[in-house]
Amino acid sequence: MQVDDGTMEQILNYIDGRLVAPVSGNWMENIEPATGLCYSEVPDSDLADVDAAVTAAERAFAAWSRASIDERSRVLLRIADLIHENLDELARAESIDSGKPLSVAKQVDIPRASANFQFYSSAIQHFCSESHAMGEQALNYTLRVPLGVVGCISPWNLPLYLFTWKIAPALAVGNTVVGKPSELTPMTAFMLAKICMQAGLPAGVLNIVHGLGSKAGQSLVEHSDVQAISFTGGTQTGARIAKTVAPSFKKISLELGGKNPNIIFADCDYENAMATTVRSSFFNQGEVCLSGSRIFVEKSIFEKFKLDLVARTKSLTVADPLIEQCDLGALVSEAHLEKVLSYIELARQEGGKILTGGIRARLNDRCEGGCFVEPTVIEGLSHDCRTNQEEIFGPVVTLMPFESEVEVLAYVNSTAYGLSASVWSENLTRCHRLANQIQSGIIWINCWMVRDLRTPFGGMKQSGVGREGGFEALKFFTETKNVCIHLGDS
Ligand code: TXE
Repeated sequence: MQVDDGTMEQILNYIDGRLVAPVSGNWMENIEPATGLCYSEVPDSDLADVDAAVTAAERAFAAWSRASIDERSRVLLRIADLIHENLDELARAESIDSGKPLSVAKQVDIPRASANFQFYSSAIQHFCSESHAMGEQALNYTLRVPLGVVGCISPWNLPLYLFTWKIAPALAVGNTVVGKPSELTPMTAFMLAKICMQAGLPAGVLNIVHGLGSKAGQSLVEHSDVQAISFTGGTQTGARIAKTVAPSFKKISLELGGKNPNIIFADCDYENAMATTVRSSFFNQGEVCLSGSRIFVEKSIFEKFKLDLVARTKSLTVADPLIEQCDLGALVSEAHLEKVLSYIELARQEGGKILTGGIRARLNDRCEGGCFVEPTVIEGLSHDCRTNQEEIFGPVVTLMPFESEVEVLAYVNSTAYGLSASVWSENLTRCHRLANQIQSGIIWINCWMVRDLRTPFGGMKQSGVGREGGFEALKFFTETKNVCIHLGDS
């Protein structure tokens, strides 16, 4: 869409320390999912913009990579503080842009974005490398040097939270960055650009290019001067990116989808398991890669658990994300809503019984055209049907009974994904045994989404390649060199 009157807010690219329009002059509509209406415009960037961003990042690399750890750490901390100071404004923008409840943006997304910068401003001061002494003969020491220009591509479900989760460690170790936020949720990345300018981040150290994945994203991935790609998004997109970068041997980190199980044994702390299951099912409308979408319940408590879960699900409020009473807001887009509804239809065809939900929620007034879905619980499906094998990424969960540990383990490990799992039992020996056998990168015992930023984060199988978090991310964003010093002949 060509801009003519300038009345609608325009999101701008952030290149070489300045906010700029796309070179082509082309813009796309940015839709508010709760209303279905366009409320701002986002650059439809292409190779020309990506090129300019990469050139600026290359220019900035020499000074930034040589800046002292203290200096880099101080700027990151200033960004963290400014995100915190602007929490209300950022949270409102995130809620409008993504459809998530304002309360979620306020309590989770924006505080975590600030925490990401704060954490890595500190982590870089504690990051160290090894030495390997060979007696009197030689001494080896390891160097970890920044890569150069790196690309960070993030999705729409936790927009600023996941964007900063990549950018902060990349910058901390001295790389310069070209970021590509999701075209569906660009607003808080635009606001972050302004915050970086205010914080005194040198020009070109962080560049943000907005636009489509297939155009701006693909140009970034293909760019020969980009040394690494850190990506979070769908498994299919991840596979495409892996294929694109393979011949160039770029470093690659992929955080992809999940089809995560909640495994609930009869001896669990029932109330805690129930309350957390409601949260792991419907938090952020189920648009979280860690959502527990397959709920396995031991047969002896299955009926009770089912009735209670359905009752609690029915009590959740689907509403305008900006009002306080909202438990579930809008899905991110009409296209995603269609995808989620098509999986509910598939579940019906596969013989599933919809216990509650299963339909589009129609709201009134300003949300009349919004993308809302009733939280949905389904039973009666086998563990190996498509509904139970493919990522839906919406407020839809299935319930399945099991009789033994061996049986449930087979169900749990039957998908192509392996991101996270939650085990609920007071028998800790069993919990440890299962934690060892479940094919997932993250196992929660009697909890869900409890996060310590120092821990390795990522998945097995088709849930990804590599780990983020803590020093893992700092290692990913550096190249390792061993230096061997000859000390003398023994
Ligand atoms: O995400 P995409 P989509 C899952 C979820 C969802 C499905 C598709 O199941 O329904 O993926 O979602 C950029 N080169 N998750 O299509 O395409 C894109 O612009 C470079 C799980 O909306 O993966 C955006 O910035 N970049 C997930 C980012 O990739 C490309 C979160 C993610 O978009 C590109 C989101 C390309 N060729 C969706 N194509 C999670 N694991 O948290 C797209 N992009």
